[in-house]
Amino acid sequence: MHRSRLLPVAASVACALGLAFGASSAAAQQAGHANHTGAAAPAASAPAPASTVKRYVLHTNIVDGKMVYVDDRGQVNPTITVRVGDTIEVELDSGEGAEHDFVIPELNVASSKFSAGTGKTTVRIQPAQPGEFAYFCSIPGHRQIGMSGTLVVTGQAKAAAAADAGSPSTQSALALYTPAPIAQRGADPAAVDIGADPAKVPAAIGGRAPQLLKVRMETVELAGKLDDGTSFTYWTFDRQVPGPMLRARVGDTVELTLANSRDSKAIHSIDLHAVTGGHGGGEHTQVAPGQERTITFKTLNPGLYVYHCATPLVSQHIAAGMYGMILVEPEAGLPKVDREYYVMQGEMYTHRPFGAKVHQEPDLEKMSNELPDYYVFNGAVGALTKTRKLQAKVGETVRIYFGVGGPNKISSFHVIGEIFDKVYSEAALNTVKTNVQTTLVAPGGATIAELKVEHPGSYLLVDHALSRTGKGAVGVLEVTGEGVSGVYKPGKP
Ligand SMILES: [Cu+2]
Repeated sequence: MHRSRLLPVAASVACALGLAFGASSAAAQQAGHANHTGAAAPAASAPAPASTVKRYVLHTNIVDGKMVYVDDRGQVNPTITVRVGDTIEVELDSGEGAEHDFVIPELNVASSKFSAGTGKTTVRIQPAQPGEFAYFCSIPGHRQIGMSGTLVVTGQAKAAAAADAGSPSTQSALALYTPAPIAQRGADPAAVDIGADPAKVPAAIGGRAPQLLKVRMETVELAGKLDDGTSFTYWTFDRQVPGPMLRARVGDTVELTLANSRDSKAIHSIDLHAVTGGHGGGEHTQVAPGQERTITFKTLNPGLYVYHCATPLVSQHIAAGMYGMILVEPEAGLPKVDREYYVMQGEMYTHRPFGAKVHQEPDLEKMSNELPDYYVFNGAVGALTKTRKLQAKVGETVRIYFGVGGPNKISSFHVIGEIFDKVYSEAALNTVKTNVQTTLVAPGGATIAELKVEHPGSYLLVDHALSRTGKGAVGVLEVTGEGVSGVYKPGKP
């Protein structure tokens, strides 16, 4: 993350240094001058060596499910050829609207970031040595999903330039790969509450016949409250974490439309683990800002399934809040209970430690090393301990649909002071375990846990890897009413 954040900062440095790569500063200035007057041929007044300015136009787009650069002739990730001493200018614009850049680290070339919001940008390259160099987009995940091509430089290395290049290029490379300090800003005063209401569970379906369900979800990037005095730019389904709980029955056909907000900087998508084919939908729902896509699928297998964004870097999109669940009821439905709740755990990787009163930025290096700063239930610290506690009355049976978005950490789900009477382990509906204290839930997995409450009090939902409660992973089940006689007595102090 540090690297990718650094690139735009380094861009101006790299561009400035790019001039130093020319055969001589005079020739470079001539070439630059020729460029400004629009001449593509060698500048008439320039003595040998003749140099030219070549222009390329690259648009970004999604082709066959991959993010790519496309030139004016429709060539995908074109090979760009240039001679030593020539100058190329690459004009870049975001065809699908998402944010990208264009870098050639070996040549210390980095464009500024560009998107539908910023409009076009231009990057200038004046290579001094022959060779083949990779160009790519440095936004995490974009190179891996296709945004990469080759720059071929022909001709002879300029001895003087090579000698000249030694020192400044080393410095420039160091500048490019040394993490820049991240501008720190206070919590966003406009940050909103993104924690999903755990009580917002769709009504039970029961024994009806299969039918067509139409679902629409919007991916939205917004400043949300991560903790008191701390905000974070969440990436969400429908402005909440987790995204809305969906409910179908086995055999239903679901027509799901995913719209990506016009204000988004990233492409988003959805992979539902309940879907058979098309990468769970991820293959055909890569949606650019302002666009939408619809997929249709049949719910073949009953169970409780995680869904999540499947746009690279997938773990980054998940860590930013892009996960939720869909329940597929069996033919006869699920046994009736008194209360149903929807809770998901995820972990977050931020540039400042837990509790910092700032606007937290994602830290992809910590994410890569699996060293989270926060563990959250329903998206934020305190989401299930303050305004949105789970509620029940003595004698009621509570069912918790519990899933882990992750992206990386297993949850050891436990309720302090209670025992799960029933657990549908791994959310497999035909295998009920009884009398379970703690149940493991994998990232991208779920469980259904039921407990009948016999005694009033505040029961804590935790991940029993208990260091995580101090980093946000705690919720409250508030039980009211008269305790069942003989179940528990506090004794005299
Ligand atoms: Cu996404």
